[in-house]
Amino acid sequence: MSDFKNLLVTRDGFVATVQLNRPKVLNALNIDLMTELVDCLEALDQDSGIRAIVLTGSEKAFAAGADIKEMADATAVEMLTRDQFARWDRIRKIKKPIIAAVSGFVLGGGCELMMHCDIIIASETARIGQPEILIGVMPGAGGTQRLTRAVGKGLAMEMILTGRQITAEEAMKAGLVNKVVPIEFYLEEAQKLAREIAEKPPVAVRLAKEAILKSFDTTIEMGLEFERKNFYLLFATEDMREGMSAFIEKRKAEWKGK
Ligand code: DAK
Repeated sequence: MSDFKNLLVTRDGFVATVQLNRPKVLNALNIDLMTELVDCLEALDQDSGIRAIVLTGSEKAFAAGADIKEMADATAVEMLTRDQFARWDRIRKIKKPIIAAVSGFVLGGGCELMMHCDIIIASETARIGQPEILIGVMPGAGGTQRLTRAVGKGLAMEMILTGRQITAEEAMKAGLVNKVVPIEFYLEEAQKLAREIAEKPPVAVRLAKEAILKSFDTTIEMGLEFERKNFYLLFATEDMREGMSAFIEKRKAEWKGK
């Protein structure tokens, strides 16, 4: 877990922090970095010692987008056969909660990567945008879909068609980020939230995350059905017995993740 070229990974109790680390190019997301990131997230997802993940960049840039220099000469067929989107799809399948801690430039693929996360804490300095239009393309890793669902059609159209970056404050008002804090605290705040979630019963956290994400790609009827099945499933866990007994016995629950 320590031999990544483009990532720094630290662990503190049940929380892992993954930091994008290509500072010279503002964490531009090249294929190497994305390969390492997906491998790292999948390994943490399988690691029983980790219950929540924080994904961050630097104060100057969470990520300034996909690596333009790597894409500039590609043909459509090369882009198609590289099939890099498959890698991004694997992030969507991570079961553990991922909290993004963003600061500085959060652009293009950087914004799309942030939107793959479950909860977003932003520093006051974050500037968030989908500037692909300014280089002759459009978002390709979910921007048109996830941004529109998060902020609504009007603002998504404006951001994607003009390339305008919004401030952290504007992003919070629009419902894109959960919380905005001074730059000194954004990472700490995200780690605090991750610790809080990591103290909860892990199977319930996992099934609740899964049900929330399901709401994005199903009807309300099917979504409610899905939620109900996950709810019933939790009655098969030791943690459910423990949680309810602890409530009745007026003591703190001890979660086993079983
Ligand atoms: N790619 C490559 N290098 C980048 C970069 C990027 N996106 N952003 C910055 N850099 C590099 C700069 O080239 C520069 O390197 P040197 O020239 O010194 O070697 C270094 O980082 C510092 O950048 P600047 O000198 O430009 O710094 P400034 O503070 O003056 O400006 C900036 C910061 C963020 C405003 C500016 O760097 C900028 O406009 N960057 C590009 C932002 C952008 O257009 N982002 C969207 C890229 S398109 C896909 C998945 C996703 C996507 C596509 C495909 N697949 C799965 C196939 C997403 C597409 C995009 O994100």
